[in-house]
Amino acid sequence: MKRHYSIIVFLMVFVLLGCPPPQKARKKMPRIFALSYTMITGKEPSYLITDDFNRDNIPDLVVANSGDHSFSFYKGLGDGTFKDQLVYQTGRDPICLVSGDFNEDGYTDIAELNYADQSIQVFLNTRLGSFQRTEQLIKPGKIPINMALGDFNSDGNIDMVVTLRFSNVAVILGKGNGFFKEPYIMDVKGQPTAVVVGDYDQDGKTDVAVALAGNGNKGVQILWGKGDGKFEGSKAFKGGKQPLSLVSLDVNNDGLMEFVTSSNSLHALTTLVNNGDKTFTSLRDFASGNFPKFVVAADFTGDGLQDIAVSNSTDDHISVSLGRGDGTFTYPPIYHKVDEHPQGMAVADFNGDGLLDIAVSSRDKNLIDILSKKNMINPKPDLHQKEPKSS
Ligand SMILES: [Ca+2]
Ligand SMILES: [Ca+2]
Ligand SMILES: [Ca+2]
Ligand SMILES: [Ca+2]
Repeated sequence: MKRHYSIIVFLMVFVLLGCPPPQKARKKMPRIFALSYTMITGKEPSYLITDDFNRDNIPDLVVANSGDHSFSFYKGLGDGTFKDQLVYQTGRDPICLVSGDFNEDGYTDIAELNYADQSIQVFLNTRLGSFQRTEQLIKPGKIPINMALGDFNSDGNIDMVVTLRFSNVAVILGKGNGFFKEPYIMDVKGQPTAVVVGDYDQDGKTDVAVALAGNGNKGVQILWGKGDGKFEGSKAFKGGKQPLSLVSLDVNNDGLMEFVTSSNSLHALTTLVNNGDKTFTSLRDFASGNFPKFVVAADFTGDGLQDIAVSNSTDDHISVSLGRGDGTFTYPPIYHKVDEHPQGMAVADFNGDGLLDIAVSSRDKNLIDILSKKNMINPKPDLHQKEPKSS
């Protein structure tokens, strides 16, 4: 598989770089992806995640249906198609999803955040291809917006961190049995929007990064983890006009994670480079499409450099910008037409050809579009090389 992959990568690099196009054609880069599959969701699908929930090594999808207070689960079939949705009722206005093994039984579970109810609910994996909601209704605090998972107190149990609109975040420690403790609140230096989790100073302790928008500080603040569930807030590092979404990636392959923020009002993205001394320096903003909504990072071209894809909600496009390895990205972005009002995105190899695909939810059409690699030699999935299914 790996060998196959490098050949494909080589071909791809050759296709992309091997024969330089005439100057005029350079302006419009060839598309990387083509629409390969579409499936129906609930009303106003927004946040989208992928994980392997039934342990068959095939990525599955889960989407929040914000308009009818539910989420849909789609079992991946491995050929780029999915089984019909299983719909689960949630609280009002679900806007964020995370996946993790909350009860430590080896099967990945789901937690979803209900904006209107200001609550989080956990759905445990039954191991039979379905989910069962726990009795606990988690109340993270006022106006929760986004959440992420990590083990903040180093006890091996997955914890949650939730951004609350007015200048604070909630940390909610997991008990390891699918239930969570009471939240505790920490102040941040602005109005937090997106949150991601990682070890940004490489001290072995999990940190939290929040995007700050609204009034006051704008940019990214790091909450440096102490490993015992406590954090020390950094200053706010400038990065974007009104950053609403945040992705972490290593733009320059030095092992330290950077951030890219997207600013809705500016129609632009901003890279914050990790200096390795617990500080970050932002580079010049660069253009995305209109109203960038979600950002994902992955090496779409296989050249070893991280690229980004952005859903541009009013353009009905996702734009892909290819990483140059120094925190800058190719311009102009490569636009891919999708169904109306794209929102959430998830990246995985859905069709088993060794190349990354993108799933994107279309709010106005109640659809998920699957985009797969275009103009490439897509070998048939080699079933013999697939790992044996776990029972
Ligand atoms: Ca589980
Ligand atoms: Ca923990
Ligand atoms: Ca750390
Ligand atoms: Ca780096």
